[in-house]
Amino acid sequence: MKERILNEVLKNFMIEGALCSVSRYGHGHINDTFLVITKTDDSQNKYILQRINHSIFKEPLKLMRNISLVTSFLKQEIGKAGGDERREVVTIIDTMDQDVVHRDTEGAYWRMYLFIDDADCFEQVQDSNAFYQSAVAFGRFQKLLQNFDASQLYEVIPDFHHTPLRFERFQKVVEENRRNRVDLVIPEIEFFLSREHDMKLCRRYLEENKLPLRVTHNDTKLNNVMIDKKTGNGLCVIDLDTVMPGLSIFDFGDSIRFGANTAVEDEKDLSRVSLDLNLFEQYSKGFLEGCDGSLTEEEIRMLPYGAKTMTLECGMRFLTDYLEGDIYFKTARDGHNLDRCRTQIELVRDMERKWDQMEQIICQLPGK
Ligand code: ADP
Ligand code: GN1
Ligand code: MG
Repeated sequence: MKERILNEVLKNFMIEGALCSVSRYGHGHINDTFLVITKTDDSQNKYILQRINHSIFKEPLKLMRNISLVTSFLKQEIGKAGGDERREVVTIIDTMDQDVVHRDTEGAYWRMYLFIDDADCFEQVQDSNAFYQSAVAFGRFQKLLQNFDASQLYEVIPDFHHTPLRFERFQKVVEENRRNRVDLVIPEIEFFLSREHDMKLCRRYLEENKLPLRVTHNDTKLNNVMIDKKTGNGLCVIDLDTVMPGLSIFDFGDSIRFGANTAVEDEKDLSRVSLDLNLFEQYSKGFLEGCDGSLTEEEIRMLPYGAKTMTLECGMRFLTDYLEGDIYFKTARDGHNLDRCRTQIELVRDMERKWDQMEQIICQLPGK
């Protein structure tokens, strides 16, 4: 990133104090994220500055309108419950023109948030309690948005978790084989093609009204929630780009996919990949606690399907991106998306082996 651009961008946000440093931050796969530190006479201030990924988010202004609406609503709800609005919800920092997004001289869109301090954001589960706490936070997030008017939201990425449509696109990309990579991944392609039925199930349930459409987060990775360092509690759900109508079981499932895996998402040694049933149980307990009675019986019963579908979908998305030449997810090495795809395949295989136990854990949850 050019220093000139960063300096120009920073001048356009209402930050307090003199600039001390700007550095790349975090491990998100989508936006360019920076930690900005400033100093006043008696304090240090931290902010998160992000260049919005414009090729993925086609309408940054509408995206930021969604985030403004959602964060304002959450601040009100948290205020009513006596919570801390500056730490439990993301706070947008306005631009000098009192807008929520700045467009730089090269046409890129930028936004800024208050940095949530004294909180951890994990790339992998360190202890099962932190995972349980992340589940409470994601469940609570969904519950807090229960009365939010979804018709106000612009659909940021249409059909984001429409797994059957993603399956169709995957088949098309395989057929086109534009980068000549198909021959390198025949077993992986076969794996997804043979699970077409699984990938269609949850969507069918939604269409048959067996599962309700809610306002969901849609990207519930462990590194999209902050855990309070002092209390160890789930503090704040971040990365609100994909808040849209969706399925509760997919929010549950995406967290399992990322956090209950005994290996990291891009692990090369596949023998390390498995579903940790204890973590699955902890997350399930926390999620139900956070949702606080708002899930239907059918949603609860379908939770394992949410986990399997999200893992299949994400693995298929990584493979699609590999076949298209790595144009969507940020990659740090050759074959990065393929490594990610293979961990997801291995995780699905382990879920299939442990399916009965997963269902039994859900059946025996307290407070169902
Ligand atoms: P991406 O869409 O690329 O995943 P995120 O919004 O998740 O971008 O931000 C990337 C990382 O930056 C997060 O995983 C987290 O570590 C950090 N981060 C983002 N927003 C904040 C915030 N308000 N306070 C503290 N850390 C943050
Ligand atoms: C992306 O933005 P990030 O890194 O939290 C992606 C998710 C994927 C995830 C896989 C907008 O999430 O859908 O599940 O990578 N976000 C978007 O790690 O596509
Ligand atoms: Mg993120």
